[in-house]
Amino acid sequence: MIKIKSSEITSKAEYLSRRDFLKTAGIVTAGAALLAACGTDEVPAAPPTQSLPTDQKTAPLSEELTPEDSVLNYNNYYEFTTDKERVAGLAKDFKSSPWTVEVSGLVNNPKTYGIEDFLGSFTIEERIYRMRCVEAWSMVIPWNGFTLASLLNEVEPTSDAKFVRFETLADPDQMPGLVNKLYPWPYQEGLRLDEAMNDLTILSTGLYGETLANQNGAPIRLVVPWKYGFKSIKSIIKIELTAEQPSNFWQDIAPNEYGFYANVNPAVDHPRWSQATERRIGELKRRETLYLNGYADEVAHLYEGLDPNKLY
Ligand SMILES: Nc1nc2c(c(=O)[nH]1)N[C@H]1C(S)=C(S)[C@@H](COP(=O)(O)O)O[C@H]1N2
Ligand SMILES: [Mo]
Repeated sequence: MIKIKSSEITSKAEYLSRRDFLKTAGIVTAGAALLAACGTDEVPAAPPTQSLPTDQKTAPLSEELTPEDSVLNYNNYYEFTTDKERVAGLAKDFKSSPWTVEVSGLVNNPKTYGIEDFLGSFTIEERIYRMRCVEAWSMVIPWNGFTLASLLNEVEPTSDAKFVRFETLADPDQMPGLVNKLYPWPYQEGLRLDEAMNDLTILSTGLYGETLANQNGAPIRLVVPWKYGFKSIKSIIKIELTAEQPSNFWQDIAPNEYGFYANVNPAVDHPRWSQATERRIGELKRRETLYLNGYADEVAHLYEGLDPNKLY
């Protein structure tokens, strides 16, 4: 059982009315898509919820949220299946509790956290971010989570630490996709330490005000909004500080197609398709893809030495 202070608990109904308040106040433009997805008159029974998003630091997007139903039923999670519409069903019985995350490597205070430790120690915020998959579709998702920096500050990376490596659970009894031995399991990802410390980078424990669903990477996943979606690794069991650049799942599979940095970049096409535009789930017209997924003001300074016209 996850222990949450009752003052931090919100029901979905309260969450939605808070959203309505924010909307009237002009803070969030949720629009018709959200209303259609959630129903306006009918208030759903309160599901188990987690900490109230207490704070919203990032600039609100003037873009509609992707309906919750799409966020829950159109997924990439190859440990279950490569079929996006079947992930939710196959992940239904995944056991995401109890769960621990080992934070180790080049740190002064290595620690193995339970999810309840995270919820108790770090401020859960709401962050509404664009998510751009390397396959050229995108969503806008209201995440709940805390900054990776707040965790890293607690474990204290040593001066030798330059990168952060993340690893997903690989349990063949629960994850039918692992039978495909062509893939380099476990799924792993990496960030440079300064990327990991950037305020946009969060560990997410929920979305739409509810505990993260299995198909979205329960109980805890990374969200790095200026990078292609594959960097946002799901169901993390290990976070390790390293001196060397770690490898990552998609770069291991096809280094000519996927880099380590994997920053969203409309100027660099995938060898097999254009990255200039994207299909926003729920919209008819394609959108222009934005450099760094629209987060250049926050993170472009991290890449001054790198050639923006090359895959990296
Ligand atoms: N462990 C793991 N993490 C993963 C993936 C995966 O297959 N396995 N897919 C990635 C890709 S390609 C994308 S686009 C996002 C999708 O997240 P969502 O299903 O929550 O929208 O998760 C990323 N994280
Ligand atoms: Mo993706």
